[in-house]
Amino acid sequence: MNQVYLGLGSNMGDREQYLLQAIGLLEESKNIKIKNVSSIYETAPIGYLDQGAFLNMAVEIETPLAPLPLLEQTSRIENTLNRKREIHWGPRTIDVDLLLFNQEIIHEEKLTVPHPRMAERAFVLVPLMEIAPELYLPGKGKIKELLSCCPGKEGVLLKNAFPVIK
Ligand code: PH2
Ligand code: MG
Ligand code: MG
Repeated sequence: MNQVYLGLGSNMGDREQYLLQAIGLLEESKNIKIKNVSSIYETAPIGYLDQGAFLNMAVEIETPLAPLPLLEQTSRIENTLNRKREIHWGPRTIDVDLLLFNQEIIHEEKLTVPHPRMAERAFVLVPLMEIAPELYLPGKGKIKELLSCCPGKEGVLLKNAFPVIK
């Protein structure tokens, strides 16, 4: 079994509903077992600034799938939830990012793991801190250490503790 951390984000339409639907579709995937979910956080947009605030959360899963088949499955979930790819880093109904796959370092054309910018992004680290503070990011350090020197934490606010699974 592979231990995988996913980052979920939404900043279009009913953002919370998109996150909950993505969790539902992950749960329905026969090769994916959800182990833990963080709370939902409201976060200021990073990268492309002229867009609405995001809701972000982190999810731990267990899966026998290899990285690329898992990426195909998460892309299918994005497509099911009407994800369109228009502006790079722009608004989206749902984004399901593969953050960490065991402790593996992966450089494929379609997939880089650990997620390239996650060590500097408070909207990724704050939710991860909640479910995996001791988790080690290969080549970078523990989540709790990375978070202590990460900029932009003031842009990440707890929205609600996740009511469904926890
Ligand atoms: N995702 C991006 C670009 N910027 N900003 C926030 N706050 N949350 C995101 O999930 C996010 C972003 C590209 O995937
Ligand atoms: Mg992303
Ligand atoms: Mg993505």
